[in-house]
Amino acid sequence: MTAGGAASASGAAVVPLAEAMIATLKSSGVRFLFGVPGGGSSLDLIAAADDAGMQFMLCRGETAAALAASVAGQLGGAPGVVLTAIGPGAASAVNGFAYAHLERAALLLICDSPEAGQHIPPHQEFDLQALFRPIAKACVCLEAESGAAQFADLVALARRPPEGPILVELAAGEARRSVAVAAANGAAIESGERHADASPEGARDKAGALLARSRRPILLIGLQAISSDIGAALLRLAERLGCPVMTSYKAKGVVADSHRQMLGHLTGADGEAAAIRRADLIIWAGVEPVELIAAPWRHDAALLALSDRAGLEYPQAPALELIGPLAPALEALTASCRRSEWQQDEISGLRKAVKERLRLAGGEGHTAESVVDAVTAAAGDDVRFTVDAGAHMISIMARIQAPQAHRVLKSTGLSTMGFAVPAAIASALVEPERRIVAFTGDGGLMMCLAELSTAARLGCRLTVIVLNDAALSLIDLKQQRRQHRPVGVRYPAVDFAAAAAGLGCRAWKIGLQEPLQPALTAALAHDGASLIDVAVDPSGYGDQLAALRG
Ligand SMILES: Cc1ncc(C[n+]2csc(CCOP(=O)(O)OP(=O)(O)O)c2C)c(N)n1
Ligand SMILES: [Mg+2]
Repeated sequence: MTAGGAASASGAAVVPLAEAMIATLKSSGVRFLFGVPGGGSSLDLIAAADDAGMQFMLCRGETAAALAASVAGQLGGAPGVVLTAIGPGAASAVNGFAYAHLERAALLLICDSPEAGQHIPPHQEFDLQALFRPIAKACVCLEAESGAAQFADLVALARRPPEGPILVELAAGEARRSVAVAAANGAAIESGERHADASPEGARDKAGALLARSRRPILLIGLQAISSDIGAALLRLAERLGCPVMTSYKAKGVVADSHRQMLGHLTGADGEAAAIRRADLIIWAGVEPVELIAAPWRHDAALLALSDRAGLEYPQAPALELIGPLAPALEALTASCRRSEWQQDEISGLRKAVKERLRLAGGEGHTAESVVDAVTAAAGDDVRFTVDAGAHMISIMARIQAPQAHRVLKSTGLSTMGFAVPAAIASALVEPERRIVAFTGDGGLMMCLAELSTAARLGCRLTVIVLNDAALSLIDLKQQRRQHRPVGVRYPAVDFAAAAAGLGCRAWKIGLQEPLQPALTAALAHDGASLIDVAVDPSGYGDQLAALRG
């Protein structure tokens, strides 16, 4: 609580609700608020945050603000917070809110709300809760009387697994009303509260027995592994079994990509199916089904599922499900298991085959593959990458070698375009010393172009690499496959370097056959926001996509 708060008769501090809410956020570890303010309670919250030494990061659009807030929360271990105006401001944040819903980010969207009794005329008003409810953990209109305690509960709710987004409507009049607050009640999650062990008695023994009967298990790792921080436990199990390992895109790096047992990424597509088909048991370690593309599950091997939450819609009924904390379940399996019958030669062969299948045939000049190889060679070991959605993504995810979780950030459950730049901004704020490279297609960048000015204004040390093929190539390919005419997927190339320069970034435009290296060297040395617009040849995408997805 701030020093300025008066005291009530009971000795509790008396402060405006906005101040109490900011105190709760601060004690929960929140450092930044993102958003586009409206003229109501968001102004009170921004003022209270400023007084409390927390920074409000103005973004140019609410979708990007909600994405940035979600990612800042995921990286910083605290909830993300986004402030918006009434009606159109909140509605404009829906896609970022959906990211938090599908990709397990604790997020609080606090939007302005009309004052009680002032609904006529209903200018800019509609039922926001009805809009958000299907993808929200809760939708609440805060009132001063109960607001401080209720808000602390909401912060805790957002963080409780499965982490997710909450809509908080707040009128300026309520935000300014004084409330008595007992103590700065940081909405910390008790360790026992995070995951309760809900497996039936003896389930771990049964899991051990299932694993003991398997001669060729495979370990599939998903996004739950990141919040549970169980990379080391997974590695112990994998090495004890000597079995192949795959991570989802979201869990990339949880076991290092360079590890000799790593086969590549689990996406649900054809590319990896041959390898999984050789297994007689699938150990499903914290994969959220939403991480897989919508394709038929092609495997018959029994599924031993480990999940930190109940209610997952698995692609195949598990032979056994262990629900609860992942770490002790993994330790128990590791203690009781023995080496599998997999031979390293076979695993190495599968790894090579998966990699070869994802190669992008070169056309004339730059391709997504040649660009990502050049960038990773030039970038230091510590650089973090963010990746957008589109055809370019396949090569980029396949070629970057992540040694740790969170080295590469990508939207997977939602797979939204317009993610890479806001995520890079969030990373640059949370870890300013770490340089960021954001890979995006031209279509994805168009959806968040204005945020280049946010990056420039905030001095983010990030470099945006636009793989410019003047097309929505992924959709172009799908259109071609369905033998439709090319309508609505191609357009004249945009000069992103000129646009970025106008928005305050250092920028370079590289033609299809022009050298990339000098611009890359200069951009990676620049102490601020930069962009390289590189023309790429998309002609290899069709075969690559066919090899990956059938
Ligand atoms: C917000 C959003 N809108 C639409 C889509 C569907 N979609 C997926 S990839 C894609 C095209 C991406 O184009 P671009 O960014 O240029 O990348 P490219 O495929 O050309 O490499 C579209 C429209 C999406 N995933 N997210
Ligand atoms: Mg494109």
